[in-house]
Amino acid sequence: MSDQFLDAALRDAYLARDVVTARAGTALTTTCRSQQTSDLPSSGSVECRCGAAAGWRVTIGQVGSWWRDDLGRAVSALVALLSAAAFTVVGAPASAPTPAAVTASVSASVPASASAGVFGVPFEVFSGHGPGSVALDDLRGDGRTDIITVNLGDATVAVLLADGHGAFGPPQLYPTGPGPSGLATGDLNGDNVVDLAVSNQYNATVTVLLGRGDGTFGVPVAYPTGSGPSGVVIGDLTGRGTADLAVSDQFDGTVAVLLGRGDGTFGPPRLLPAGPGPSALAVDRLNDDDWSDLAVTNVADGTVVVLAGAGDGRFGAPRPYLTGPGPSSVSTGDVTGDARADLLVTNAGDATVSVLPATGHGTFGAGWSYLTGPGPSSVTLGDVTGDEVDDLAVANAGNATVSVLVGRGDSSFAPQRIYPAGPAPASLAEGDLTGRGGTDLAVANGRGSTVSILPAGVGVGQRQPTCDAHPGSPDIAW
Ligand SMILES: [Ca+2]
Ligand SMILES: [Ca+2]
Ligand SMILES: [Ca+2]
Repeated sequence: MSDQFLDAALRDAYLARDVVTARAGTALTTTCRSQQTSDLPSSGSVECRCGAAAGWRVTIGQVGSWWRDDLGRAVSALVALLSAAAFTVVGAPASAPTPAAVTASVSASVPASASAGVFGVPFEVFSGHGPGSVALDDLRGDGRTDIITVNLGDATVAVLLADGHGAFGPPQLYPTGPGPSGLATGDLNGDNVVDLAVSNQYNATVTVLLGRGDGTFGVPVAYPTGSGPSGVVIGDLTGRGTADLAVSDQFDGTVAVLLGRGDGTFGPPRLLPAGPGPSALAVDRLNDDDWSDLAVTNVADGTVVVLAGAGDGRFGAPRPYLTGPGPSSVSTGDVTGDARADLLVTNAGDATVSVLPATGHGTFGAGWSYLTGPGPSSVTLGDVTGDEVDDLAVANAGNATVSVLVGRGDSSFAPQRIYPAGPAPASLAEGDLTGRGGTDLAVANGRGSTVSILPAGVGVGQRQPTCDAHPGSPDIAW
């Protein structure tokens, strides 16, 4: 094994003393190269030492897929986040099967994202061209979080199956209609297998793909919607326990409701007025009855409207609330801690995210907003820092970044921390993509062909690891 440190100071220290000192959050990367991909290990361990403490073995796992280097060799990156203050690397990954065929190198680096405190080393997986929306779900029922994207550039939906340790298979592509925009996952036919719904903006349809349970899908079936469908959600809109579809129709100012028959087929669209330029929608219980309601952003007048469900597939008149200019997406979640869903809206016109709190009477307050990057396109609410307080994550289409606003636990959020993603992030989703139990982010890079994955790292608010951390504690191995 050769030892190559990306950081010259770390390299010199290591060569001089076999010990390097690195900050908590340092990423240890072991890179394996081989002429044959079958030789590449996907996991292993290296021995490390923390100060004068006894050595321990750190488990490392493959991050991303393998790739080819300049010499045509297959390369696999194995990464662990070190929480120790100092370490010695002893030996190659234990799983390297044929040392003669595999060369491995070890590097240590302190990426900007790790030093900033929330995420580990980001990586990208290929998705197909122009992914405009990304969703995460367990498509095979194996407890692993798979990635699904819709790709505007080639009119496809891509399925990337997870190995459970942060690596994903190549995209399996299924055709959609032209201009696929929105994506929703859920069980549409009651067989407990995740299905997909995709809104197709250019031909006024929604495509339904029924899952087979093995990560593959049946023949796509299209149903008509209103004009210019921008987003789609799956929910039980009738209270019958079967899944229905709702689609925001950007060109004709409506929401299309398609009632499910329970077998994965859908009835004709019922078009409800929603306001000028519906750009996105969300489904949740937004008042205090038991029925699902809809929230729809209107890009043309800077509002989000709430359509209260009557529980039989019908909805009340749209009730508007002001957002910032150019609202581009809406999510729901309880920010205020009263167990009522609040509204989260990204405003592309002024680079903010708005929180509209539920008042408890089926209405929403004026709310407050926070700065994001330019062109925010998508927001999620979840705990990405590991302190059990929900945080906001926002994809910024205008500058290839993600903003994380760390929740303070009092309904407010700290100013944004900025992390790099790929070109024109159009959508993001949260889930455990690396199999470590943390909350990772997946970002669809709308003007690229990849999904950026920001793996949960040593986080703000987490217990800061020290040299006293004993081998095997959660913040040493991953
Ligand atoms: Ca199903
Ligand atoms: Ca609330
Ligand atoms: Ca948090």
